[in-house]
Amino acid sequence: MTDFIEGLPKCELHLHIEGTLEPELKFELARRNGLELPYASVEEIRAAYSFDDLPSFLKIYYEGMDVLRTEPDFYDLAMAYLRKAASQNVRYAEIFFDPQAHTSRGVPFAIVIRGLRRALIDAENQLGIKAQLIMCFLRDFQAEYAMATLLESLPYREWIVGVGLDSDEKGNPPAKFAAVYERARQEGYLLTMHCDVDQENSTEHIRQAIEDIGVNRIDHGVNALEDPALVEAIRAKGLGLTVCPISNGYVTDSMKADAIRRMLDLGLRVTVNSDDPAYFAGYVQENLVALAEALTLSREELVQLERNAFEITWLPRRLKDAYL
Ligand code: ES4
Ligand code: ZN
Repeated sequence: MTDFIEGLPKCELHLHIEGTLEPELKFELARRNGLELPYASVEEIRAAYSFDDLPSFLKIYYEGMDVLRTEPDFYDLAMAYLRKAASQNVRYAEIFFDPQAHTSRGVPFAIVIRGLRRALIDAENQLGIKAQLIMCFLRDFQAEYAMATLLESLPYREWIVGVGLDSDEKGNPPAKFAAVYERARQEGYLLTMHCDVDQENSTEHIRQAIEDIGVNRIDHGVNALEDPALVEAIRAKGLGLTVCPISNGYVTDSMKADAIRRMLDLGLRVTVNSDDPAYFAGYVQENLVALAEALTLSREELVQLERNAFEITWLPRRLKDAYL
């Protein structure tokens, strides 16, 4: 089955580029930027990746990205991910980036987006993997900062396909960002947001995302299964769900494999993705293998997962059809 999954043309739709920063590159960037890391070796960094919930993960995630300072740093980060993805037969990726995780520590928006954009162009030409960027707002910052970031992105509108929302969901519902999302829609951005697994108000947040915000996709969204009305809305609107099995196992007590099977059986457009592969030890290949083992997925079901993913991409119809 591992070989079958390797051979399958794949699509990645839930991937935080800052979550692809492997310890080796972290060391290289620290050296290049003259920064001292509080770790002596790659092994020490990996050993420090011990988290058992979302807040403990996010702390390490934000600390880790402090080595990203210059345009070539962001280029190298994205290029390393795209090289890895291409090696796993990922043909297309939609990549989240967190501009506020950088602007909040003094790295200009332009540095971030220019480095990432240049890597996407070079990867398409050199590796044959296509990708687009999705800008995420950090939901634990004020909505006004998200709005300012949205306005800051407008000179680069053509380089960004849509917006998302991530970071700590507790106490930060979708409704907090209603005005930001309304403006993003007016600017022509497509809309997604995280509705993380097993949150305090998961089903209410999913309802807000669908009904009040009018998202085009939901990141995670597993808890929709608890409410038949949400399942029906997701089906009726054809909304995609970008689920991340190995990540689920880190931030909750389970991969949520049974839930993924139910979503498949219900005919929902569920997809399998890697979230933060450098931290959760698994790119898209490993996520599919882990899920296939947990569920004894058939080849047809694996094909269906990838068909779902290509179907819900934010590519123009003509390009989408070329993958299907
Ligand atoms: C994230 Cl696992 C997770 N949850 C919420 N926000 C995130 N940003 C990057 N990884
Ligand atoms: Zn995520």
